[in-house]
Amino acid sequence: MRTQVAIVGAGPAGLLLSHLLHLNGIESIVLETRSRLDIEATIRAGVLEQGSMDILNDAGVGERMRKEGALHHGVEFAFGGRRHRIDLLELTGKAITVYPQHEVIIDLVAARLAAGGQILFETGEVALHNIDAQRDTERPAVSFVHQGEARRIEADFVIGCDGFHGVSRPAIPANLRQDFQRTYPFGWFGILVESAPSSDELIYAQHERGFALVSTRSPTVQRLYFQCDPKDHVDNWSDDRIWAELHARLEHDDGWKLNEGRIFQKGIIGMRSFVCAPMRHKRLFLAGDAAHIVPPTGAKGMNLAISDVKLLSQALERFYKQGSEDGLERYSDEALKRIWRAEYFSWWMTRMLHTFADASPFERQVQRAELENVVASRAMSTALAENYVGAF
Ligand code: RFL
Ligand code: PHB
Repeated sequence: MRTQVAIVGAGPAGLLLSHLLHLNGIESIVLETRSRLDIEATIRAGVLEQGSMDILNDAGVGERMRKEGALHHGVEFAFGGRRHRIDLLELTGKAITVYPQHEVIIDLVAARLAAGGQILFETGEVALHNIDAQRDTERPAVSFVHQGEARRIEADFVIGCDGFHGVSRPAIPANLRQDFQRTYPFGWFGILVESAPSSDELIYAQHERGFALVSTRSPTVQRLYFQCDPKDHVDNWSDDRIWAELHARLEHDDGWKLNEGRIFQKGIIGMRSFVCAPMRHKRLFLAGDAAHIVPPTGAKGMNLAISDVKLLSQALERFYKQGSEDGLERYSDEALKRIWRAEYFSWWMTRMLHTFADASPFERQVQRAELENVVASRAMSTALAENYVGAF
């Protein structure tokens, strides 16, 4: 098989890139190890920045998001027995939309297939070849097994959108890339609940028992998280124990109550910060989680995946329309500027909101003072709001 751009991975990065390229008359094939059913049902992110919404709208895949997504003009921080609202719209002129990642995936798959796009699901043994091929002599290629048959795609470029555990990043020789990383000594226990929303806006809660987050998925399904031991197991957490923990961390004496409901999904996620630089090796480019990971506290992961592929699609468009490699040369440096700011913000939110078991009493007081500062100072609230909505 032959195509212009071979894309490994059908997450938000791979699918959106394929669609943006298609809109510019550039051909691509997407390979995905999982089934369509599986990628369309995996629960992950929920928050889209205004800029991500604009990109999805401009790409013609925003119709359901505009109808079903929930626009949030503010966000709340709870600590010390009180809740404080940060007015995102007033401080930045922008807002966020809560629209689940798997719905974005459903919209993108539908758009690709309606336009005749090729997504090969359930591919196995995916391997990259000739990514350092000289132009005009050899072509990069991806080999894989699909429906029991060994196949190979030759392309001008290979784009690794295969997430943190994919095969693309390791294809860059270790001596030519630098991995920056930090793991955190806690994870998030996430649940999906059948109930009405407890709050009109997201609540990020700092509590001595640990962080908790109230988010939403729809008027009838809510998404809640609480800080836990990353090595803990969901079986250790009965529904009663989960509710007791969430009530303890989220409720104060101001009368606000967390709605309970049937818990129909439980999971524990680890937390890490990670950046691979550069995000390119010859004719292989990385985008999204394949190149970087943020802890979910800043709600940035899916947004970074979207901004990476927007930049990369523009660079590829310049290459195919004007024969210029300038955009491709600059891709990694340009993407990394935004990525490092999001890494900083996600690390900062994580540090400010979680309970660190080894923190000294002094460090705990300073952590609380930082939160007090953020909600009391318009300048600090604005800095947080700008980062949260992605206003840069
Ligand atoms: P993905 O979504 O991981 O997609 C990669 C795809 O590649 C496939 N794959 C392969 N395909 C072919 N060959 C191989 N060898 C392959 N290896 C892997 C995989 O099956 C998969 O389908 O990466 P992408 O596209 O870069 O998208 C990144 C986002 O998924 C991720 O950053 C976000 O989900 C992070 N995140 C959040 N981001 C936000 O912007 N806002 C949020 O509110 C938010 N909340 C979250 C999150 C992530 C979470 N988890 C579970 C880690 C909340 C959670 C709980
Ligand atoms: C979510 O709804 O899954 C979500 C929201 C905000 C975050 C992380 C996850 O910071």
